[in-house]
Amino acid sequence: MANAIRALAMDAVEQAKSGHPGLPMGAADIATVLFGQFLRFDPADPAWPDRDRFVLSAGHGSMLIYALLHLLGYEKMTIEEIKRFRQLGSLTPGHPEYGHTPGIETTTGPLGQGLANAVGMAIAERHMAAVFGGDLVDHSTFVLASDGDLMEGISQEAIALAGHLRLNKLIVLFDDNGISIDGPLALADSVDQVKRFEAAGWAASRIDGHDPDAVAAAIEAAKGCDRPSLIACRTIIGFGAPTKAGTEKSHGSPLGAEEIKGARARLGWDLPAFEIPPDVRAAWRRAGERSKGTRQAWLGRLAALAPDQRAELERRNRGDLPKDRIAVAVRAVKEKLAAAPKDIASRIASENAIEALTAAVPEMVGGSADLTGSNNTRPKGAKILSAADYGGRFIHYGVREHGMAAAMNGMALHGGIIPFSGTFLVFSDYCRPAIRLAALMGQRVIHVMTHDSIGLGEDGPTHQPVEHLAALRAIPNLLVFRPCDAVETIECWQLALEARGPSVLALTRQNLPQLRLEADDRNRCAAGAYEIASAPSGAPAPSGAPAQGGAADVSLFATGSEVTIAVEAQKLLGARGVRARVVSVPCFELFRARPAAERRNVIGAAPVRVAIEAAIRQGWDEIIGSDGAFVGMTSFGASAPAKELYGHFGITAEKVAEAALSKLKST
Ligand SMILES: Cc1ncc(C[n+]2csc(CCOP(=O)(O)OP(=O)(O)O)c2C)c(N)n1
Repeated sequence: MANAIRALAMDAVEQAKSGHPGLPMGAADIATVLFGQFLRFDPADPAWPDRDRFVLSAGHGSMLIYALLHLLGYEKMTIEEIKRFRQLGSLTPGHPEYGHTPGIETTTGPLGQGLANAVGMAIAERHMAAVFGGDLVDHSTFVLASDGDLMEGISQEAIALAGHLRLNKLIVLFDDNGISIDGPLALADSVDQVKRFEAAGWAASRIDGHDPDAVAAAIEAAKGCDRPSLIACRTIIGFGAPTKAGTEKSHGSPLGAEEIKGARARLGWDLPAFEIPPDVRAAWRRAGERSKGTRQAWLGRLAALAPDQRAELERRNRGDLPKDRIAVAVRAVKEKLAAAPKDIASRIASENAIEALTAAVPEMVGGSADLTGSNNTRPKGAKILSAADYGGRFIHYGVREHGMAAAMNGMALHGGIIPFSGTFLVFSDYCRPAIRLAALMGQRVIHVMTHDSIGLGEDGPTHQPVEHLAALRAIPNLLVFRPCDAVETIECWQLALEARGPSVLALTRQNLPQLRLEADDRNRCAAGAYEIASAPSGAPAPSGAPAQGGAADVSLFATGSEVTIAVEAQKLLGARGVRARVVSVPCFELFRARPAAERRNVIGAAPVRVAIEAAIRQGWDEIIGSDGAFVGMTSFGASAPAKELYGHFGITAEKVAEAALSKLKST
């Protein structure tokens, strides 16, 4: 059975003229034991919620999972798909892609991410079991990780968190082959992984990964353990290849016809390419059917649930929101703000939003990377999710932004949970690889990122984001919100919950006046940009601008804390007889998605456009044009009180008015 994996991997890589045969050939024995004897899954329903999860963290070995899916009887993974490995539109892309190929639990390839996703999946499993009971939620998370996965820094964050939370249903099979791309691992690494995992609170053992009995015994022991388990499986990369096995030459390129011939002889596999003997195929099919009864029994238990409990579990697993409850919560927050406007920091407004929303949306599970009091992401009274109580809804992730972001992806992928969490916006760089994958996979994770500009003040330039908004806006399929006041903050939160992909909420440390005073059900931020203050009527327009977006001479565009500055500048310009309007732009991506005519209308026809954002200009030209004026940052910030910094860097209403007037003169 293991040789069937090896043969398919060799043949597919050879046909594609690219790919990685070494890992699937080396790890085939481990995978055969895991999928043949332990993993609970049903190819008839790849999304069965109580299936065991398997994460191929070393995504370059993708032919391992594709061969398994094919052999186990996943309907869509035909031999034709295997033959089309790495070709456009096939189900067998270079690295496994979530949502593209049924049976793939997460997109892997950037080493370390899969392992950290698996930690999130294991957290989600424990949490859902605490909420819905072990009868309905009781599965394990298995990972196949390589040397590369374990060398990446993110792996340390992931294993430390897993050990701390005592995620005993997380089992990592380490493909301990001692080879990476450059050659023997000894060139770059001398860590004792068993000791390292033990130090993080794991059970860890070392076995021969080509001995099926040893693999089975180790998995059996891990399943009974009270801690997460590492099984370091000593393997030979490219097992079976006559001259390339055990060397980096089998890692990432086709073996070549001669070598494949030799491997076939060694493995006793004398069939043509892509052919599987009927008895081996039958044995794999039987393995694929092992858990059918288990799934049926689970369906029976689900059917026996009280209707409301069943509906709730199914709703959460589908990822459907309790929209009515959210609408009521949002309306209540807005009504309160309209009745008693609040000049508060948007991080505080976010805390208020979280209080209201988490009460309405039980699947929201919050957290922070050791900045709970600064990010304001812990709702009052929220219990901590810990090894002693997995039912808690707030996670102290520790100072582990990267591991946190990747674990959040795993929680979202697992289903039943909407993870949200916090750190400073400047540390979005520490989360970026995981945020990018959330965007690629379309996973609903919500990153609350506070201290969003020089407005954080005295902590200085190390902590003041300057290029981060632009860098985040550059990620496709990510919504970057920067609300200007408490009302926009609850609206952006609602939009982030409704999104099917990830969101970042960039929020201030400093107080902001409440600019939006109305209370209605309209979510104005949904447009991405909208006129928050129209041009004053009455005064004649000196430039005679047409009456679009209000007869204005100047359109001022801003986000977050700078919308207030734009509104002040509007007044200064008004005093000079210049009619300015202010457009708040809480979300570039949503604005870009609006019809062209609507966008034109919001951008307006005023001859002068000025954008204000305490960040770099990059990205703004799509709104203000290359001839628009920009008031923002062109350098790193500095350490001083916030007010002084705004003056020092020239991000003030006066400077905005000056920029507008000078542009008006030159038009
Ligand atoms: C974050 C990241 N850096 C670099 C790579 C490129 N890369 C792919 S596999 C690999 C290392 C291969 O060694 P190992 O993980 O031991 O896999 P094996 O050789 O056993 O297949 C590298 C550096 C990557 N995929 N992800």
